[in-house]
Amino acid sequence: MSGHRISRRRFLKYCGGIAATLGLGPTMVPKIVEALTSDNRPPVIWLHFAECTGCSESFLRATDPGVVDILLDVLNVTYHETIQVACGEKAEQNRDQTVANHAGEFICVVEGAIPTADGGIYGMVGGKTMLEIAREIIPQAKHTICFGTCAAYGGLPAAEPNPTGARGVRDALGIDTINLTGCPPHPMNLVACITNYLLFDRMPELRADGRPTFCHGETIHRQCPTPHGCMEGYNCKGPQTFNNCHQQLYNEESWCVQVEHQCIGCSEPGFWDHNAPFYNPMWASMLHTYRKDAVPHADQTTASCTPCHGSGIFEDREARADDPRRFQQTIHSEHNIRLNTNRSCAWCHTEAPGATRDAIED
Ligand code: FSX
Ligand code: F3S
Repeated sequence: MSGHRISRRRFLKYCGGIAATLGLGPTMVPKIVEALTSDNRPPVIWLHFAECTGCSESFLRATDPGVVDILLDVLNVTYHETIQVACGEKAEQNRDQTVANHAGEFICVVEGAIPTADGGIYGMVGGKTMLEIAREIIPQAKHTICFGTCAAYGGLPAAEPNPTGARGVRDALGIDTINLTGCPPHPMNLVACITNYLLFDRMPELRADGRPTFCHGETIHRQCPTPHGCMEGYNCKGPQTFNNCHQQLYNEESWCVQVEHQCIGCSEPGFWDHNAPFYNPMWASMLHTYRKDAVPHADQTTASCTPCHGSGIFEDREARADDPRRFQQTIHSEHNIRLNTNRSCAWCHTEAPGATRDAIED
């Protein structure tokens, strides 16, 4: 590793992590070292479109090796708008020169969705629409890796009502892409993906939705260590979410479930529309009895569907009898009391002390 920023020891350890991520044995580590230090690595052009830059942030938070080491020494990134030193026209000239010199060879990493409405005018970089930039550069790449749920499926920018017509790269351009999802995705999955290409001259095996099976083949739930007890009763989306967060750990430290936050399914198509609201308003949350030892309030055990829905359409009595806390949480979440129905507690909890049936205006 002479001339490189990473010490040999750290680099070998890192290559061991890549091997493990790809499901390769330790005997492949020397080959990975060779691939990642070869002078023949293709350049990587990293494009930013409509996004929060959290995907780059997840790289910036990579601790060992750090971001500079990964981007320059491991991945051969030659253009990255957020962290490169060059700026303005000079940076764009460098990018275009790299594309021209390595057409059909370079790897394009895309962060963010592409606004397509009204000719793409809702997303501009350097006087060009993101749509124009995408159409010019991406078709010339050997492979395009969508890094993050936005680039893959539209993500946050494409959430309803999506006034900018934001779309994932595959939808916007009608091309095949390799999709590494998560909001944000894990940097190791990108490094592993490119390493697979350098080792075997092909990208890893993909699911029909373009996601590699090595990191998106199983649900989080399947091997979740549930360090603090399962949160399925608190709307955890782990059973429907295909990612390897529980194996990679962000910042090499932790991940959502480990800090007692239920999985929100950020790796899945349309998760903002399908899974939100992720949280309830504070006062509605207070109705939920999160403490394991809490005794459900009398009001909560006597709530019924009938005040709003009439009698007989839901048989909820058994559910309440089995687990009243879970029942009332589901009811409050499903109805998203304040945002959707704009009603006070007393609409259902007619006996709530001091409550009235007045709509909540603020
Ligand atoms: Fe999207 Fe990435 Fe989420 Fe943010 O670039 S996947 S909003 S973490 O930044 O695109
Ligand atoms: Fe699964 Fe979430 Fe429980 S991932 S094990 S439902 S905490």
